[in-house]
Amino acid sequence: MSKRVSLTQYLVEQQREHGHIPGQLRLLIEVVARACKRISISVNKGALGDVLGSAETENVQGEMQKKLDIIANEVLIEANEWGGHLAAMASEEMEGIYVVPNRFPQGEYMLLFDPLDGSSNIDVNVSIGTIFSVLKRDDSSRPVSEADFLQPGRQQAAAGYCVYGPQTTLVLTVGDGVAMFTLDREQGSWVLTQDGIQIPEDTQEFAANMSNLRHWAPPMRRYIDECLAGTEGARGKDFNMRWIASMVADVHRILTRGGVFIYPWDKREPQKAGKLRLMYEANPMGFLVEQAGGAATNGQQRILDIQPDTLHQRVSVMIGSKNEVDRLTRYHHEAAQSSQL
Ligand code: P6P
Repeated sequence: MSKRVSLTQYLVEQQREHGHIPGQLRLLIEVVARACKRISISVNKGALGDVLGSAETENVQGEMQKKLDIIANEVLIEANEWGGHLAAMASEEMEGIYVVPNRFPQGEYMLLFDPLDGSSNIDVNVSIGTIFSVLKRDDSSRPVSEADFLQPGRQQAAAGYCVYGPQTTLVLTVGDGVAMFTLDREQGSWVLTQDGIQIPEDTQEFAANMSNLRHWAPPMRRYIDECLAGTEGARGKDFNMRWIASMVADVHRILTRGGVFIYPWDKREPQKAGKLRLMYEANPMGFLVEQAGGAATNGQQRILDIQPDTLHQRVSVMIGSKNEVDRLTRYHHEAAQSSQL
């Protein structure tokens, strides 16, 4: 059996060889990974633990919270607040930022997360996951505030997710490629199972919620119609479709075998840019996918270049195999130009 490389060894060797994982960042990543182990234990209990079903509360997004949403959020807060590596945290499940309490030292990093993405799948035993993003404070001379979080995604120090599926898998980037770790439940340790992940630039597989077809803008309709036309159509090839309704699971498939994931703006709520959130869904996934040779745009611009206005702002998401995302973005640019003529 080839020598097993643990998460800690991977991070130490990355620091030794590339020098971009300072001690506080390594500690942060290891603490988040440990928290994901704890979350996976709760997720795996299912009906045997008091973890399924609704918590009968709403989150800041006005969405009903599942019990596991709250459990995962609390696990991440409790695991990260005492270590001295963070100044504050932000979560899909909390309206404002969570400043590290005065009884603990503050660090230079800020952690953002969707503690349990895809939670509508919890009660039906379909893969769900935790998504996280790490930013660094620009100015530690004054108290940390929400404004410190409003940095474009290209400034992330690290990003990753943990998918709770048939395997529990942690996928991580610190800006030097993408590595995948599988949880060895017998040892309780993360084992490096893939490094230098690369997404094929072309694909014949798209992920979109087709029930929204009639609500999409023309360039999105154009792209999907061409995929559905198959070999007789403009693309000259057939496409397959997948939709798990869990971004972590869909993006994990794309990192594993290619594809494109699309959750675009639609006219149901035209004032909203999209359904997914920029800071703790699109930005971390965009960082990972770009690091694996893919692309991520909102139809108009690179997601990682978007200057955030608010913590929970939403964004249209087109992410995955580079040539497909480039084509989708081109269609949106052509539509914008023709509407201006
Ligand atoms: P729909 C899960 O709630 C989520 O935020 C993403 O993980 C997922 O891709 C999307 O929403 C699913 O949305 O409208 O298809 O249920």
